[in-house]
Amino acid sequence: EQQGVEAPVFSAASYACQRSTPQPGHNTLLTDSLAVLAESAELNGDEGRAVAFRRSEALLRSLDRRVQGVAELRGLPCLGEHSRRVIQDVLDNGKSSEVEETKSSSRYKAMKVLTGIFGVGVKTAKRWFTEGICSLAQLETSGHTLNPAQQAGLKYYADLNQPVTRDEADAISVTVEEAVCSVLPGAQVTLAGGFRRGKTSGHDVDFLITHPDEGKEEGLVHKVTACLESRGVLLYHQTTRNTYQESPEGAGRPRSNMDRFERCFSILKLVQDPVQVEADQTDSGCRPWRAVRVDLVVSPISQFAFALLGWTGSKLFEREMRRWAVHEKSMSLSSHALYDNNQKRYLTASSEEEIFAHLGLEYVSPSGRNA
Ligand code: DCP
Ligand code: MG
Repeated sequence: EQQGVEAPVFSAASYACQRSTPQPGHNTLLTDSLAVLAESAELNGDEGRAVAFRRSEALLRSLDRRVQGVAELRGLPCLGEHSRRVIQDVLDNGKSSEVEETKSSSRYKAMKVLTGIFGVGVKTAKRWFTEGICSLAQLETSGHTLNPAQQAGLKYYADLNQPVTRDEADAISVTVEEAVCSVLPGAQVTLAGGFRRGKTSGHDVDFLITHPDEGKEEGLVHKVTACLESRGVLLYHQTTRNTYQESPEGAGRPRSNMDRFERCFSILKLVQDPVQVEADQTDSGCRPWRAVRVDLVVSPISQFAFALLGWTGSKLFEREMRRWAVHEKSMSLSSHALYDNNQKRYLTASSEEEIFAHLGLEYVSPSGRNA
């Protein structure tokens, strides 16, 4: 370790999955700025640029103290010329002119509002923006036909754009666990996503469901949604069935695709604590409940470790793990399995620790995966 007299230099591994990245980190002014540029690139559909900014952001978040000057960042991976320019600007002026311009641009603002509607992706929002639609009011009078997801998204817009707190996630967990265990005793419900990484708020609540007897979990999503519906807490849902089939040995690697589990995108009704409601009588009016986005994912127990790793995130951490697997180990990692391209076989695992070990990576606990 360097212990120079002047300007101690940071060091960091190049893949995010080789580092522990806490939330929020010691450089929030810098990481928030880079996140705006990453988001703006995502909203432009510029994936390459977005990932580059996300990598810079994650690298800075992983540093164990505050950056005082760019000289300390000498030799660090993941920081391209553009990111370094933004960092320099923030360190010198307290903010980046590019970030400020981005945030105040009408395109960025409109795209944020429109993609903030559940069910509206970048492509749709872009099309609407090109037609001059910049606000919810303009969308409502535009005459566009919205699909059921988008209709629900519009209806619960204010609620769904208010971050879910940890307490609210815990309350939703109780509802989901009760429903799952009433339709399939012995089933296990695990809170995944950002909350498993220790985040204190999130845009939704993600649950992974399995059962110790392989096969018992089949068709579970429909039973759970029926139960939630009978209890009057299901405001919207869309389920997809499991389409994962392990390819025969040697037939190639599993596609890294998140959407092949039995899954339900839903909006649940969270009945709130009366005290809480009185405390914040904000724009959701005075009704004693709020809408919350909830994702339910069902995994067979044999794939559970992979599903848990995949659904814990962060998105960049997952992406980096898959990149590490391919480029450094000639393996293919998905939320279903790990395939070794040299040995031409699947490597099994019953815990996340085993998956890291197969990949030759030091274990990173969920709270360190906030890349
Ligand atoms: N995930 C993924 N790729 C997708 C969708 C999800 O890798 N296309 C994984 C990684 C995410 C996790 O699932 O961390 C949950 O997805 P979310 O979008 O809910 O992300 P987070 O829970 O991390 O963040 P938030 O706090 O915004 O909900
Ligand atoms: Mg989430």
